Amino acid sequence: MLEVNFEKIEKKWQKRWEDARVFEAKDVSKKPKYYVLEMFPYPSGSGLHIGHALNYTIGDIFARFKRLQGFNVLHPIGYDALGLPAENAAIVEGTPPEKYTRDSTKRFMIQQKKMGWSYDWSRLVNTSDSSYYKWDQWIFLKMFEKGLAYKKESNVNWCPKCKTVLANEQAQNGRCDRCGSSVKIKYLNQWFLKITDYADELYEGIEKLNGWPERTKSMQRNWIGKSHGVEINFEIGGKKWPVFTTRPDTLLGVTFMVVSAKHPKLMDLVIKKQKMEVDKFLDRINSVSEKDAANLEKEGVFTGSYAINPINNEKVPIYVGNFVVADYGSGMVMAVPAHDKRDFEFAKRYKLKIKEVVRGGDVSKEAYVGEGKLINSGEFNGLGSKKAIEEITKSLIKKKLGKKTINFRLRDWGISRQRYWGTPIPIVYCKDCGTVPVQEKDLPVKLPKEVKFGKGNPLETNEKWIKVKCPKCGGSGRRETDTMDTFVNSSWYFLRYCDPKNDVSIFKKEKVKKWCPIDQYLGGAEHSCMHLIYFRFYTKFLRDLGLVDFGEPVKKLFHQGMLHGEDGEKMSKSKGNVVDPLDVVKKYGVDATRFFLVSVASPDKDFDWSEKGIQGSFKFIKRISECLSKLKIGKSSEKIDSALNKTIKNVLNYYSSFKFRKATIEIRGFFDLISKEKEISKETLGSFLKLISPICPHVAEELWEKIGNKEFISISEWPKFKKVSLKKIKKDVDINLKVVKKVVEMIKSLEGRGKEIKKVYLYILPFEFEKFNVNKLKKGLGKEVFIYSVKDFPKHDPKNKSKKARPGLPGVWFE
Ligand code: ANZ
Ligand code: ZN
Repeated sequence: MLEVNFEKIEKKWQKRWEDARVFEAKDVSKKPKYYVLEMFPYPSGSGLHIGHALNYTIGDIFARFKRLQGFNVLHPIGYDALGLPAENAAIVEGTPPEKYTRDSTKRFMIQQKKMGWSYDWSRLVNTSDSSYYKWDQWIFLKMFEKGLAYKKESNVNWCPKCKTVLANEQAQNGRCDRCGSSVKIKYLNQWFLKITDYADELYEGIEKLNGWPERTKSMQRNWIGKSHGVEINFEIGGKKWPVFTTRPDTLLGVTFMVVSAKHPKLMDLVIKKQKMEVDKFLDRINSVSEKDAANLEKEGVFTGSYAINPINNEKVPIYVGNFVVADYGSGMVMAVPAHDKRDFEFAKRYKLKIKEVVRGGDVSKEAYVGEGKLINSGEFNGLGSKKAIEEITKSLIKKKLGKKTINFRLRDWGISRQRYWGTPIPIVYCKDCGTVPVQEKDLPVKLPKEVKFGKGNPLETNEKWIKVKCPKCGGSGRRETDTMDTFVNSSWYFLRYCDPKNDVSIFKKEKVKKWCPIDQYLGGAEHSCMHLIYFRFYTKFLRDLGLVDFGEPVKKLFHQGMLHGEDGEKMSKSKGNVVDPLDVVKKYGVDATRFFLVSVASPDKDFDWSEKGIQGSFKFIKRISECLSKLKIGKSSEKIDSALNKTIKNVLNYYSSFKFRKATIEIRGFFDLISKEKEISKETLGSFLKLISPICPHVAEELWEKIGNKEFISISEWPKFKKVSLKKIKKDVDINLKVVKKVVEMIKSLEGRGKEIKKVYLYILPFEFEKFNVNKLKKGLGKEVFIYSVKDFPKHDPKNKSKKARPGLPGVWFE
């Protein structure tokens, strides 16, 4: 199939790039810096998949584009190499995780190089190297020193048969994914990072992330969950119990209380007579993980105790329930079944009183959660909800019965994993000194090779490794055998790329200062919450240590779309619709594959694989190579040069804004023009090659060389707009002026017939919308002007004039 030998061209240029270290970022350079980063991959045994191919191709096109624009680009790569799959391979196949990782990393690298991605390989980072995770441990020690790394009891999924802790993804639907036994909840003392200390800053900082997708920002807001409310003191058995509510306006509608089944002080509330029933209830619900509990039916049992509502001294029963979170607010809620869905469900189930206090719905059928005028609320009757919240809060504060508070949904980050293939937590337990941090000079604490896989935590099977001198007293101590969540490794890797080989400190401050923050970050939207929040948290912590002088790691963020199988379904082995990028590359060449990946859809949209589509791309790339190698070099026509100008300008805009599909359309259009020419100037051809080089770098280099260039096109300069003679400028008049001219005529004709016109509405085709400028139109027309894209909804368009929109001439409506 390959008449042009693409493979030969690819190999040739990949070798030349490597030999000449073309893509290595220079720490010293006169050019301005630009840091482009894609989320680093987990090097899985099954190799590169098409999702990788898409994400990394998008990042690569952008990095190449930025180089052409004259930036000193840092575009590094690494491997997020610790984690469960390598450990599972050890259990199933007996391959040591280290070997599994080494092999798959090697394979990954070969595949990545084949794709022509322009990384600075000299900065490679691998999180499973102890020279990397040493610094995970170092950060942990700093957090420990500041009280931000601490231990507390927390629950894990436990398989009683395998005698092992299960990750959430291994315990779906309450069953162990290895043996199928039902998963139990077990309490273990585990390590946490106090991300909640940064909750407010993480929340408030979102607003300033201008280069982030709105959706991602709102997901982060929800995840952190900042909630303004009031803490109201109820009295229980003579003691004060604060209760958090966002709706103090409903305080007179409280008919019972519900305390969390996992509340540490629950048993203080349970009277003797109720103990057996409560125990039975707890036993039952304790086998369900917290995650599943959210979707369960609301259930509970009476504790036998009562609480006194401070506003009217009413006595209400206290239940223990499965839907109240132990570590949110105070772990107890004041239940207002008339106005809260969960409380309503609970009250219906146990036939508890429902008292309406906010008017607006039919509370015999369902909870009314909206706002409204207060009723059944004594002196507060008649107030609207907002005013009532204010007044009741004021009154509670005055009587010292409550205070305003802010609660966050964000929890501290549990990082303990009872696993082998992770960063060892640098802690020693000593009989006399307690919990003692390993000394900095003794880092890294390396993973031992001699361990047994299969049951429980492999690290517990190496006594020799565990036994260690106490760093404080020198007596006998034991190492912590928990390892860190692998999200720790990816929380600061972008900094290490700036100084990857440093073995005396985590990185040189000046180097990070030179390159960071990341100018453009790319990765899947599935990382909107955890990774990107931890990333921000670590950055802020390192800033507070004085190591970096910024608090946000990423200026601009881009999420690529998903590539589905030809059948439109998510690719999976079982569906048999998986596309292997390397098979595709073998058949059609790298450049056609890259071209196809960005020509089907805008990079942020999902799309389906199509064999036909890639053939189309292949034919196009082949035509380019064949046609251009034959084309006579001479002089370009004026027509070509003026079209080139337009193309350069548009492609520049499209590359800058990740509209790569539009760039391919523009490039195709221009190519059609030159392919009909008899001759073309070296300069014009060179410019065209530069335009396609970010997407098709190998073919571009080859042809660039063919027309006599000695330097690499990859690090040449973005083509300049050529000066165009006045004649041609005239041709390319401002679309606003054109439209003004036509509309003025329409207005004249209407006014001539005695109509009075004040307002002009224009309905513009979406692809033209950006070219229009309200102010120019207003000035030209001397009327009030409103512009809409025909796709906008809602819009003022009484006679459906949007339908009349044509290229260059919008639909028009006058009033
Ligand atoms: C009474 C009430 C009446 C409430 C009403 C809501 C509507 P956010 O926005 O998430 O902060 N709550 C308080 N602590 C809780 C806990 N530990 N577990 C589960 N729910 C808890 O939600 C705050 C509301 O969630 C609080 O306001 C409380 O119910 C409940 F018509 O108090 B509300
Ligand atoms: Zn000691």
